[in-house]
Amino acid sequence: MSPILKVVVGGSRKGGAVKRGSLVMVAVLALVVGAVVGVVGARLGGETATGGGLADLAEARGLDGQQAEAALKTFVPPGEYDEYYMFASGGHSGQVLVIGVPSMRLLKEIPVFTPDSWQGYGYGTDQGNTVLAGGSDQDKDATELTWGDAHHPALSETEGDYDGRWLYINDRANGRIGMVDLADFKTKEIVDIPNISTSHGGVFVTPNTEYAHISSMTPMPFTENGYADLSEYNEKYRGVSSWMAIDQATGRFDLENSFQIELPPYTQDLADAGKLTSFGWGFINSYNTERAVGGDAEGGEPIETGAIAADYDFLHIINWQKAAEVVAAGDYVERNGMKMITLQTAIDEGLLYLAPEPRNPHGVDVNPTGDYIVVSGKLDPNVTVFDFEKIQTAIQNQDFQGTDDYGVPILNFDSVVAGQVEVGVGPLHTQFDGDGNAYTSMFVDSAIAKWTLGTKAGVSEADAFKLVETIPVHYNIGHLVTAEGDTVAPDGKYMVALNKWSIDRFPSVGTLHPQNFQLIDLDSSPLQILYDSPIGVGEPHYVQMIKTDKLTSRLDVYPVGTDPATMTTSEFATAPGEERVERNGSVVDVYMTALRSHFTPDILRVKEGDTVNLHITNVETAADATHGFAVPQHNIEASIDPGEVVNISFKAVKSGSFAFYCSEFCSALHLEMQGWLLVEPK
Ligand code: K7E
Ligand code: CUA
Repeated sequence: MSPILKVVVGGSRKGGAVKRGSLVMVAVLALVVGAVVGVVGARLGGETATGGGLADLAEARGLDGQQAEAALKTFVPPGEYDEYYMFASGGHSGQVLVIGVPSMRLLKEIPVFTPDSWQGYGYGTDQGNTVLAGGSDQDKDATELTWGDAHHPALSETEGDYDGRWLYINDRANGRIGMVDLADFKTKEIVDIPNISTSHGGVFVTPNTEYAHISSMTPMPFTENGYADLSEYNEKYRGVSSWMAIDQATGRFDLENSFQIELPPYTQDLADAGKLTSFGWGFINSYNTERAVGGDAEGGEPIETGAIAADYDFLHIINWQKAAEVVAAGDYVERNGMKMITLQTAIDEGLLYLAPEPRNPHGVDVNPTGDYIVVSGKLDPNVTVFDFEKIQTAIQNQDFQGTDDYGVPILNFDSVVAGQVEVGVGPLHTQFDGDGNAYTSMFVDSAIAKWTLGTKAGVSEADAFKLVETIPVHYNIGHLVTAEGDTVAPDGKYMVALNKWSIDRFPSVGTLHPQNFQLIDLDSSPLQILYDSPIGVGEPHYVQMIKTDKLTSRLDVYPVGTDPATMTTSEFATAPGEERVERNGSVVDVYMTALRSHFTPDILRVKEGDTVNLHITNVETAADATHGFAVPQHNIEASIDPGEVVNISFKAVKSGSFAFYCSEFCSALHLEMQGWLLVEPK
């Protein structure tokens, strides 16, 4: 049997490929069955388009059996869809990347924290400008922020399962959170979280998207003017856990019902929501509980030295359901417009506990049943698994080893740990399948460890907490994701390794290398890498993977006249025949339509110094019939999707004749879709 035949025979047991239902696979499998019953030497797949069989083709391309198998497992035929969407943070790009799995094709970049000209986000339109401006401090002296370091996306959930409604993502650099509506894949809101300067991985939604959580990373001074010398770090600096209430109709942040909990000045890092068994609780990692502040040029040591002195840091265990009750009872202070539970109240009310966790942890991940909380100490070769039930018992029995310097009770490590598994060097993040397995990324080892959870995850006593296998990845993996891996019911099936380095994996594109997303087949044993996908946009951190058919609210076109900011009919919607120009003193309002292949009106006559308000309705009802609107020398560029209304306001400060045009290739006469902005000199 040729190598490819062997592989496909093996692969045919695994169902997943068959379910994809591609004709190629069916044809291949039919032939394989033929081969198995003794048609030895049959040409796999019969004739290919270029003549010969698949085995010949694989041989001609120099593919071994496993590589040919990987090609068959990842290929999505032209016109067919991927099974999953992967929503990836875009890192420094400030955006979210939408990637299809298993093809790994980039489907879209959703602009969140950074302007995007294709989508007219931040180039003169009301919608984008308002969203972006909402994320900057409104103080007139404040710097306007035009980038973000997008890190951790969180898909909305219902009963612990992705529901395909909304996506939240934080800005590591500026302590902000954005909300994307998955109806139209557009950012609707950015909130600059009060009392937080930076935020890293403390982002998750609670199981019914009651809250989107975001915590601080580096503590900040809780002082009037926001300043305190580092010599007062222990006394004046504080961390914050924020519970941003979500409006269930719109997915937007409801500040009135949101609250924060003051935390000790540790560096709060990754976080995750409890689910099922642990519903109502949240978990936040921390490092630098040593509270090193640096000073290596002032006779001190660098933060990296001071921050690794202790063997343990603290897992923060937070009862958010009870915290919400405490806020409802009025037991909070107001800080910069946010309701905040003080650290003392959190201690007194039993809202916050600590558990020692080995050393400089990075990821904390709650398993699908909610029973186990997995932490990885970057400087510890073990993953440590906490047992929620044991945590509860320890809290009830006041089984504390003492308190920290701020009076927060510290649970006894041995009382709350279910098990530890030695996985390798530099463990970071953990994901899950539905079969009681966990997968932990190891940055230093450039590998993923597959290991088993305990009996509460359905694993037998004998098999619990054991290393199963390790698969090398290329190179320096950060996060990883499994299909629907953060839900109560992960699909398994696919895993993606988000590798920070790609060194020699792709043709050189200069000194700054792309990252490498590696697709791994979770149904193969041993685990098999299927595909390398270069990511040349920012540095993605976390991703989540959702079944494409879960995005049921997705729109292909807007009902004509829709304002995407409100998702309702715009007061400026203009029907064909109702186009007009209204002048009020020096303010000119233009009610315009766009339809293949003209704008109406197509000549705009204004005077130097006028304020011009354009209201453009794309009256198209066909999917993909998007028009653009670009004005030379004005930094104006809009994307007007079918049915959408955009508003563009500008001051005509410069006299001249400006030929505006449709910037989206919409039709055969797209180039003719242009007009004039005539600004008559004073
Ligand atoms: Cu890169 Cu979650 Cu920001 Cu780990 S984080 S790698
Ligand atoms: Cu409309 Cu091009």
